[in-house]
Amino acid sequence: MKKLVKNGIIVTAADTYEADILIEGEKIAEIGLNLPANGAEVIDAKGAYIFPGGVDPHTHLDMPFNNTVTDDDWETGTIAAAFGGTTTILDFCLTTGDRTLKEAVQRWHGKANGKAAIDYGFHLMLANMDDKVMAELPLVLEEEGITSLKVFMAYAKEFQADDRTLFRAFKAAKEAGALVMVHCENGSVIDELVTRALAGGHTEPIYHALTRPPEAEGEATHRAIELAHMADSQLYVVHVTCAEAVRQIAEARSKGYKVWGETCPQYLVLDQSYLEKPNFEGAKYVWSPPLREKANQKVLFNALKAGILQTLGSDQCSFNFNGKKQLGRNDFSKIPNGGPFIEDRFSILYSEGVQKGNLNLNQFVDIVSTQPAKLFGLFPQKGTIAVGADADLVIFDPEVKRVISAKTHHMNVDYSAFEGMEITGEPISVLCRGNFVIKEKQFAGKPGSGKYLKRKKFNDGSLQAQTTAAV
Ligand code: DUC
Ligand code: ZN
Ligand code: ZN
Repeated sequence: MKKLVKNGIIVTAADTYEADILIEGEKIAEIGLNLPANGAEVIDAKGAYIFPGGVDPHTHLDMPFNNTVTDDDWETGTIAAAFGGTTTILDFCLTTGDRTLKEAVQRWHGKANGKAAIDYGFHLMLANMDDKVMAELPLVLEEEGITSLKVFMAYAKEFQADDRTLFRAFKAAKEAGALVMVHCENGSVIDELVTRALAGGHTEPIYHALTRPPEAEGEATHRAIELAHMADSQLYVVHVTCAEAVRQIAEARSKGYKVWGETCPQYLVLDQSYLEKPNFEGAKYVWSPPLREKANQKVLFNALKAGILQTLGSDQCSFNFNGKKQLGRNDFSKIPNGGPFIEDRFSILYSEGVQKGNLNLNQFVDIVSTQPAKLFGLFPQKGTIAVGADADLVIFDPEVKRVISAKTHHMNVDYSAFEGMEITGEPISVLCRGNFVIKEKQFAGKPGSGKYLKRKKFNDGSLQAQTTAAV
């Protein structure tokens, strides 16, 4: 079956130009001016941009966490992602509680199978790097095509890795051709601050932010950077929120260290004051790292623009306000950490980035699609519009104005972190491997049609390894 996308403006990380796109089966077969239909289904994209499908490098679907489980599973989460212009996600496979890594991966396949409406891969989330894990790791990476690991420096009681564990992860990743993703916050200091706050009778949501200061993120980011460098390895800092961390990444990159960084839409447009909302509503904005003082938003945009940070992940980790967030009604440390962002990641970056003059169109595509595809071994199959690439396309109306609301979103959660926010631009139709997932703003896909992606080993050949810009 052929499809011909006509009259749109193609935007990649490198170019912006008018051309038609011929899709044959799952792939882009031809790009050119005035391509003949020859029986293909014609999709008129007049007035629209054609972007490569978004690649979200950071999601937590159907994940047990903080004594509960996230509310979006692989069906609701991937459908919401597609409505938002994302056609590939990389989700974190929890490995604690399973005897072997292989078992953990199989469990994650079980969650996604038959449900995913877009393509997906896994990162391995590791809490320890004992000899058993070290021995099994290369095999799992090879067999499953999982070429990234995540290690936590936070969550003292559950996941926190000590320096030896981190160093071993960097070494193992280097040998196996994988990228180490690190959640950089000093978990021990945070644990002490939380204990002190609760002992002082401070139980409200705002104390979540006050006990996780930006210095704890800056310090951990610095330590992760130096440990990665000592191991002659590569580091991807997840969810960077503040100047303290950006500064460390900028300095490391200016020295040629192999360090990359991600931020998330919530840190670009929300700030710490949201945690002070009355009637416990502040709990809706509890995730880690926490929201920061507003001045950091500009720092993050500047870092994206300068290439100090390369990607935007959603850190989708949704918990209903009623029933889930309420678990921390009398103790902020019991509020499940996370929020619903998978659907709005793409459009918020377009609206706040391109429309407001913080980024150009090509930078937008680079951040939301191309760089994650390159860093995580999916480029050029994913992350661009090119002959031979998967036909993952977003037909995007760049002018329409709309208001984000839980009333109209597709995530399985009873609130929106961006409720009432006015944005410009919306995906109209979204194709994944040549098939409509969203057609004229309606779901047209099928749960289970998403394909598991075995990824290539980490290769920094196509990545910008160094930036010099100061922040
Ligand atoms: N932070 C969150 O808020 N949720 C999931 C994991 C994380 O690091
Ligand atoms: Zn994290
Ligand atoms: Zn996360």
